[in-house]
Amino acid sequence: MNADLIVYNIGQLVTSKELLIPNDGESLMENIEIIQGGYLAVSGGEIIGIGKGDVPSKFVKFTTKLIDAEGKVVTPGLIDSHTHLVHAGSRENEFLDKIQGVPYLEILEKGGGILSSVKSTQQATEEELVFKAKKSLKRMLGFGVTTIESKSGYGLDRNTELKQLYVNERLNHEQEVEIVSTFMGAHALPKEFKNNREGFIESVIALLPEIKEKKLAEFFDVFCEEGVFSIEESRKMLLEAKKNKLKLRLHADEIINIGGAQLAVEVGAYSADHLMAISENGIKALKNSKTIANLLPGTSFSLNKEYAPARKMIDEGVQVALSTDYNPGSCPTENLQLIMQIAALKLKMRPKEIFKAVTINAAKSLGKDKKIGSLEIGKKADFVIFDANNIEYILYHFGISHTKKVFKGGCLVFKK
Ligand code: IZC
Ligand code: ZN
Repeated sequence: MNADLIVYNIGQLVTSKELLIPNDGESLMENIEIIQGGYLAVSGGEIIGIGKGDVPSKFVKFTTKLIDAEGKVVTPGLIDSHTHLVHAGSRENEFLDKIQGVPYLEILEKGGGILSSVKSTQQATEEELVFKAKKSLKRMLGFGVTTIESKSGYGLDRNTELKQLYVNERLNHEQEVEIVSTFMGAHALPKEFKNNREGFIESVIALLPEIKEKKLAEFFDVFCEEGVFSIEESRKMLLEAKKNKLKLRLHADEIINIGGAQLAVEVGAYSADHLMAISENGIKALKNSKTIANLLPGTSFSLNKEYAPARKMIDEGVQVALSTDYNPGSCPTENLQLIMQIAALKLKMRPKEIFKAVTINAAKSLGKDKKIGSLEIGKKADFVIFDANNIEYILYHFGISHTKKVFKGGCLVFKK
């Protein structure tokens, strides 16, 4: 079959295809294929050929576009599987308090934090939200990110939650980064409901059928945390969301351990996110499940808190993804490459583990691994050419973007 596009002279081709068993001495999370010296052939936006050595002549026709990778690294398009992309305003007014050690939940209790972003988002027009989100998406694309998850949760009322989800829908049509939409109506308890928690929870549940029917979200998420939503409250909402055929993910054990990881496994969530305070039992539960541990070390870095025990989790057999948690409070950055670099330096994750975490495992956490997350025949031609000779270099030289070119569905969408 002829190709529309061929990338040749690839130095390191990280396919992220999972090997049945890892190489000797490597962890279960290092079981991804890396081809030294290879090519990639694309037709109609899909991968039709991939392999080692020179390009087989059967792929080449007159009109095939040829791209010389100049011996550099090529990987699947990176996937950021946890963001709070759509919001208005910013929270630099809390920044000094934050760096002086005022706890995140204390700022929230005083009506700041999430509730301050809620206020700005309620007041913003759909147009304003789209404009701001597009600016961030452009940055993300520049870091090699071709798919993200994007949560609502800065509305906490029907109209604003729906407005955020409509923005997700519009963004999917109006720019290149693919958006997976999550309804997170239970992100915080609005002040008006201080004495009526049950009433608020019922209002979140009441929105589920409409969101499903209008196809505004694929996932449902809750901020399950001491002082926010308890295990029982979270379970109730998650099970209702499941009844409404939404897939689940969960903010779990971010600040205090209350058994969030176990709850995520119990309800069959695709991911349990954060896990800085995960317990031994939480690790055990994840290990024996399909739930991906979605780690967000940029948040630990930004809040100056401890990091999730990634090394222990991986060594015990837990499958990990890495994401930015991009949001205006606890992690205001769109830079997934920086998160990968922090994962190397602070989580002691190894290069192959990190690339697995932001490709095929991130795709699994979004239920999209049949289409994206690895470079295999039949999958979507989302890939990145890095200005680096090997994956170690991308992690070692930190704080910058190594992206050279980004392709989405076989089309060039970013070029340095
Ligand atoms: O706006 O602070 N953790 N939700 C739960 C967040 C962080 C986002 C925020
Ligand atoms: Zn979050």
